[in-house]
Amino acid sequence: MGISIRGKIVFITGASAGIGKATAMALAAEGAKLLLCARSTDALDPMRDELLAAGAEAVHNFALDVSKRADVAATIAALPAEWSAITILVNNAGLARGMEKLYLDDIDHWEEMIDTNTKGLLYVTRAVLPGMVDRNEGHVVNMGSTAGWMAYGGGAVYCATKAAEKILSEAMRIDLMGKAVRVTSIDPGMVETRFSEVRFGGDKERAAKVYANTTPLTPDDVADAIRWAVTRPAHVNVSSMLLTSIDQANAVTVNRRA
Ligand code: 8X3
Repeated sequence: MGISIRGKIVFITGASAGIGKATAMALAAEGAKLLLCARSTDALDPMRDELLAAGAEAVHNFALDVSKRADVAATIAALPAEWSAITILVNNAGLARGMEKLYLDDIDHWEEMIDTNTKGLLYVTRAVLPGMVDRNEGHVVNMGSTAGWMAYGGGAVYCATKAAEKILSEAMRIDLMGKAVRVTSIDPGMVETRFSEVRFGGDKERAAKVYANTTPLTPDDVADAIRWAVTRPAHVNVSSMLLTSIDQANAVTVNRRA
């Protein structure tokens, strides 16, 4: 029998689209209280009614760029008292920029990926985890990737941020020994979201080619894995879930129909 997360506060970063949004919907159906952030609340606010209709006990949206260290600390410290006891943190905010060889790559792309995927995850975790430890109850779900298990050409820094996420998840589990706080890394392969469009600077045609003639995962598939991980019995820690569609064997091996 799994545990109930009804009425528990679930904080999802990057919740306005893709996997973050699908996770909000999936955990709404479990009756969670959803604390959602994205760089802007423009896309979050219209989700509120749908989330409440899906079963969320309450929804609180706020704007936060997880890569801004001072903003992360101040904004999370200033959450309304009724939203401060976060039980589940889904460190979902992340992105890829470009697909260039390392020796030619745009350093600004590196900064953005490292600042968001690695430092952003750390800043948010540092702000939220002490409360979980004090209450001796919590679960951190970090968004990893097949890219953290295997490098691919043109993905050096993106893959490195996801490899960092994998090691950080492992290290968190070690540092949390003796506490009732779980840490899970969810590691999907190709998921059809705006990920590739963002990666290629809005080039929809190039982004479509990433998923062409293959069946990628959907955001709902990944949200389903997260929902499963966070509702396991309290003594069970799902350390990682490597998740691909049937058309993908690893970060680089993809079945494309002719
Ligand atoms: C996203 C999957 O294949 O673009 O993490 O690296 S991939």
